[in-house]
Amino acid sequence: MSRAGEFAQDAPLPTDTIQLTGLRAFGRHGVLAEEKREGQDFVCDLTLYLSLAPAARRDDLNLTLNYAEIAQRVHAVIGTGSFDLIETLAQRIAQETLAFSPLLRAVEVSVHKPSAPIPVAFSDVAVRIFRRAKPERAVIALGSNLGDSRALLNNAVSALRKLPGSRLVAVSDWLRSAPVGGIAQPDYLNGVALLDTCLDPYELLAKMAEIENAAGRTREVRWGPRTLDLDIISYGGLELSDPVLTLPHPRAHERDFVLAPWLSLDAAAQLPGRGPVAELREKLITAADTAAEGEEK
Ligand code: A4P
Ligand code: MG
Repeated sequence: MSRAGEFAQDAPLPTDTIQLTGLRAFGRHGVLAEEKREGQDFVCDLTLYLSLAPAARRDDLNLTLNYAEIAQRVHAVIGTGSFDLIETLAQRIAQETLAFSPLLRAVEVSVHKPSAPIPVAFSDVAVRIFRRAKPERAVIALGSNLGDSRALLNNAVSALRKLPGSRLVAVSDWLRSAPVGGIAQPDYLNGVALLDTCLDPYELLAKMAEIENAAGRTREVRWGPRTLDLDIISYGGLELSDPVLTLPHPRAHERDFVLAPWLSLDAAAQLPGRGPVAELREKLITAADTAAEGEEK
């Protein structure tokens, strides 16, 4: 098994599921030439593993999966092409379903072939497979401006390294930055870590909060000084407009203390919905230069 596969197995699965059963579609799958020619009905059952609490909290379809769209996709997969085996069909359905959204962390697919050419009486034959989603690349911004910031950030990295279902890919240097946000406070040390993870994004956010709390993080003033701040800048290509977890982070594109360390790790980095990080940083620097020139006049 690949290394990626090994760490993925440790990720806790979301306990919530969406179940779609008895999805019937006509297809031309089977070993016999006659099955490919005449076709027959196939029936699919799906169990989709994802956190449903965020969508329920806001009653928002954008925070979950649209089961009607998934049903149509599965219908199309069954109706397209011609495989010898229902094993292959089930695998293809799993791949297509998992590609729907990074929110979906695993899927169970059953494919039934109730009219299979079996020369004795039977009521059904089916295969059932379980497949996990591939890990997603999460970009985490770290910041600290209270206490022994360097030690706090290094401890946070050790904690990131131990996260279940995850592999720490790279960590930037710690860069000093002036505080942003209009509150008088000490300078920050900031950096970025790249993490490949099978944790779902909300589970990852919960782990970030645990690591912050272990570092003695308190929340008196928004944007105030802190021992440790861990923000999820992006999670794969996911875009979420949930105040509990907004992705990508809504202020990342205007913060050099995020963009600069991120670029140092990945020159080709992209901020979902906004484009190449290198271009965003260029814009930021040009805007800062223009503002400085304006002040000089
Ligand atoms: N939240 C929503 N989306 C996210 C996300 N993508 N990642 C929610 C993390 N959290 C997210 O965060 C407030 C709430 O944001 C959380 O409950 C979470 O559900 P918080 O960490 O409790 O509070 P905060 O960090 O003060 O708020 P916020 O809005 O995250 O602040 P920012 O924008 O991160 O700014 N200047 C310098 N030089 N360096 C810094 O690191 N940091 C800040 C904090 C201000 N100025 C700074 C720096
Ligand atoms: Mg924060």
